[in-house]
Amino acid sequence: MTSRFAHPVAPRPGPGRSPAPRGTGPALPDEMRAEVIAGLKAPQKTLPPKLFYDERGAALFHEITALDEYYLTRTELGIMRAHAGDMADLMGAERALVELGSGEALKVRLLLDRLRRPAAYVPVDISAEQLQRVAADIARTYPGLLVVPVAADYTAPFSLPELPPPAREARRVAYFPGSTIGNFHLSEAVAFLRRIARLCGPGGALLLGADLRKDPNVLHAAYNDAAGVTAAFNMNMLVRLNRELGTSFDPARFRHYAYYNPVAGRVEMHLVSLARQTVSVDGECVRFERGESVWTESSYKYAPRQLDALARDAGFDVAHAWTDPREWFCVLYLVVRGGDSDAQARP
Ligand code: AVI
Repeated sequence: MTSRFAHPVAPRPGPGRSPAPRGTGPALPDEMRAEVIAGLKAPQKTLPPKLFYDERGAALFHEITALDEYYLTRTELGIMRAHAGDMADLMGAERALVELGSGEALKVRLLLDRLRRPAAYVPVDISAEQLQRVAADIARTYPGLLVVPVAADYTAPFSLPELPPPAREARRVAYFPGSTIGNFHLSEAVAFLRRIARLCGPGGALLLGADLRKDPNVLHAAYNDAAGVTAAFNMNMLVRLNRELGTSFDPARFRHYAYYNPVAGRVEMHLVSLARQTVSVDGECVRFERGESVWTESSYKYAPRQLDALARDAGFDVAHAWTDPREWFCVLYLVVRGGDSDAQARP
């Protein structure tokens, strides 16, 4: 995802400046490199959250999902277990199910178990290795199901490969769980959902998981767990940049800081400098004042009517919404407006 606060520039050594030293590991992909450098030079320093997910970051995120304080994953799973049958009924028979950011593809199995004669399962993920492994496993578990993995960054425009008939004619239903929509700023979220509406096309739909607004203390705990896993996940960005971009961050001189901003309705994660210091980035010195932060992630929490408005702005109608008994999390079934969908839109 691109950050609203980062202004991508083509990185090039300035006059009299030697090329940036690279780190010891594989180099950061070029598009990310430009975004990172621009973000660190901006007045409010930022780093894009997609930088979290190197191998170590993905493992730490997996640990986060099992933490007592991190209610999101288990609450969404509870909703899926309780209502996957109703969701599959609304979707209808012979659909091509396109999962955005499929990861380990755990929740989608609850849908695949109940979908009537699914035409295809199309997992989309940036991590090609994991994608192949997970796609092979799904194909083994659901014999006869057409599984077409697509290695792509779904946050950037991408197209789906043409499926063989009869899947080619099947209506498309996208699945975007996990409240990852909350990691987009609001204007980015609308633009992203518009692209998904276009991708699904007339008669298409989207099943979307989103975290809801709640007691700020619950939110605070979820992003400040006692075991420090979220802090390690946040700090891992600096370790990755040292390795893949050759920066000189000293993680001991930064601290994880996460808080809920009730005005903006989002949890903000930052890395705060504990001292006045300079860090070498792309052959230049980036200065940090003591207490200055790098903003690494926003995690928006929605009120139900904000989700309705977001869906409508993006060209969807809300056909149904399911929540848990505490109303902490929500799964919405959105149908592409104007398409002749079988599902009735909620008045
Ligand atoms: C992936 N995403 C929905 C997580 C979230 O809650 O915003 C990422 C995360 N950041 C800190 N903990 C988990």
